[in-house]
Amino acid sequence: MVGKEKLVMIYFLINIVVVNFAWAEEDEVINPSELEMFVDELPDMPRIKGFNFAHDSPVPTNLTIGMYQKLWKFHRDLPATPVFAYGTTKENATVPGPTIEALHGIHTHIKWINYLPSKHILPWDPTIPTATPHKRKGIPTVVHLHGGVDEPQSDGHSGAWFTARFKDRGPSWTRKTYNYHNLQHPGTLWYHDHAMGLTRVNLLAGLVGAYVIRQPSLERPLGLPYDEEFDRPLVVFDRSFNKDGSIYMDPKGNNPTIHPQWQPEYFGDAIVVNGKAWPYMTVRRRRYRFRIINASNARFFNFSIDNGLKFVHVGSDSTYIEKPVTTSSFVLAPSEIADVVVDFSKSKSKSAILTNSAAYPYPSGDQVNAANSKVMKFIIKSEHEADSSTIPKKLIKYPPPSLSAMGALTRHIALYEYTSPIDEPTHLYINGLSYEAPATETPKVGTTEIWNVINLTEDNHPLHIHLGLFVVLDQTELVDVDKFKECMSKYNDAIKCGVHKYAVGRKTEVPAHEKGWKNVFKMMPGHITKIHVRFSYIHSNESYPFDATAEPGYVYHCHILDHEDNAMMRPLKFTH
Ligand SMILES: *[C@@H]1O[C@H](CO)[C@@H](O)[C@H](O)[C@H]1NC(C)=O
Ligand SMILES: *[C@@H]1O[C@H](CO)[C@@H](O)[C@H](O)[C@H]1NC(C)=O
Ligand SMILES: *[C@@H]1O[C@H](CO)[C@@H](O)[C@H](O)[C@H]1NC(C)=O
Ligand SMILES: *[C@@H]1O[C@H](CO)[C@@H](O)[C@H](O)[C@H]1NC(C)=O
Ligand SMILES: *[C@@H]1O[C@H](CO)[C@@H](O)[C@H](O)[C@H]1NC(C)=O
Ligand SMILES: CC(=O)N[C@H]1CO[C@H](CO)[C@@H](O)[C@@H]1O
Ligand SMILES: [Cu+2]
Repeated sequence: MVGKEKLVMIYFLINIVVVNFAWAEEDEVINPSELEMFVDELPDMPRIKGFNFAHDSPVPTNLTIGMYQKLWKFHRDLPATPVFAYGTTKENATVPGPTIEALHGIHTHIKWINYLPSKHILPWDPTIPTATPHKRKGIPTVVHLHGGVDEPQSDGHSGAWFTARFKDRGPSWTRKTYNYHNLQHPGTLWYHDHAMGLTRVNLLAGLVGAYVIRQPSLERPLGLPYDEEFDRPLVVFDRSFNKDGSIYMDPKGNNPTIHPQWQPEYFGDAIVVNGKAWPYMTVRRRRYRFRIINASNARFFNFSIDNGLKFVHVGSDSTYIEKPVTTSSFVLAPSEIADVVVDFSKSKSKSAILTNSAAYPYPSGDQVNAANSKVMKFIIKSEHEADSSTIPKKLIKYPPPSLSAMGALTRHIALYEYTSPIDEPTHLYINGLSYEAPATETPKVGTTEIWNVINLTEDNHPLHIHLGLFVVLDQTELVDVDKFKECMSKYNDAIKCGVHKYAVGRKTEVPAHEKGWKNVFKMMPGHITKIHVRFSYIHSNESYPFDATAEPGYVYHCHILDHEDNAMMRPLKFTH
């Protein structure tokens, strides 16, 4: 994909040939160096219990969470920003939304209600496959619980969107109240908007939040930091702002004659954690657990801590890993989740900065600059204190993919990018198929499959599969890639093109902290990544307590939101 310079040049050319008034808008964008870092305290988003108590026992609860347009202060010196926010009331709505704390085995029912106005705060491109309400009035929304193992009717299918107070409903809309079973393994999930063609703008506007499934009987004995004060979700994303505080999004597409607004990737200059740009957090000299959720549209992060403190990974995406893995840096793709413990008692200094060094687009785009290379600051109290938390030698072991599954159904999933005569991306497809083309991935519920994901583009695409979890078996470089690509663009058939003759290059080791069960993985450019996908629980052999074959089914997609919207997404329909 193109770097920023090239985009700027194309922007310049477009400005010459197309009548427009975007110059002024460009001038309005805030230079991030004008914003002082580390002046806002890191918020802990409001926590909402996803269960009730009756006679001292937890029982299911019914929550109502709305989506509201309101103003949000991202930074002390930035005027308040119009955002879309989730909350139990408009006053209580936040960006990110409240953290929902569910209990394993106890259902959480949530009625998601759209209270948004009729006009979007960000550009909306009608030329990509998108939800279209009656007379184009109202903002389509639908909530997906990322990492959730739930029935199709509660999965937030892209076509199950609805506008304010359910006035308009998408073709696959079925119900107002979603039922989250919470029967899966404990871990960190997140909820976010998933409306067809609007995911990137609805998330940019603020529709994201954390969701944690806890299983105290299993997790308490591990001894990890577990109480609210020391177990903190960090929802990280990047945004650019206009001088009036509003969110900046380029109003012009990279291929404006084809898509007036759509851009292949959104990058912002300010790094925002829990709704504050470059916040600070005062910590005690002890262990903290951070559940870091990357809610960026397209920015990858390579995190490290500048005073040498290390991360001890205990989970990734929605699951625990088998053993803790210590690293001094790690890369997080959009929508990936790292679950790490940081021990501030080991700090030799009184403060430390969480930094980012990932090029954008990742891995071969622009280098980070002064603004986006910093994430947040920790101010470490000087008093030493007793810390009753520990990091156990062993965490939780889930059975690995079983050998018998190796004889399982094998699919080839090829990722394509298409460009215009000016060599600018116009759209991206999986297997050369549009989203509307009939489902080709129709696994049997309860089975496991091998998916060979072939990246025929220059980008690293974080692939996300709804319902299923997967283990990455290996990633192999493709040799003689141009020849293979030529064949694929002709036949779109990996077997016919003899993929195995090309899949003989260098193998790249899967990082230790990513060897467990995942729901997103970074598909390296020019590689074939073999994953083992399981369409059943990973912690038990029980079958799903719902009918996964029901309409409207599920989807799988690239989690770079700008790609997903245009339209690196395919239906996933289960069969018996
Ligand atoms: C919660 O909602 C479900 C489904 O809408 C309903 O069946 C149940 O009775 C409700 N429970 C309570 C406590 O309101
Ligand atoms: C809003 O949040 C405050 C503080 O968390 C809480 O006390 C209050 O009950 C909430 N209001 C509503 C209507 O949920
Ligand atoms: C991430 O950053 C660290 C430290 O800045 C560097 O050593 C490492 O190579 C980077 N990793 C990747 C995959 O870019
Ligand atoms: C977050 O995820 C987006 C895409 O899903 C990715 O582009 C970005 O690099 C990730 N950022 C971090 C900090 O992990
Ligand atoms: C499911 O059953 C298989 C075969 O009996 C066994 O190998 C596997 O460990 C079981 N999986 C779980 C999660 O219990
Ligand atoms: C198979 C294929 O086309 N791979 C591409 C993946 O990305 C690299 C760039 O990182 C390209 O050079 C390859 O052509
Ligand atoms: Cu992608």
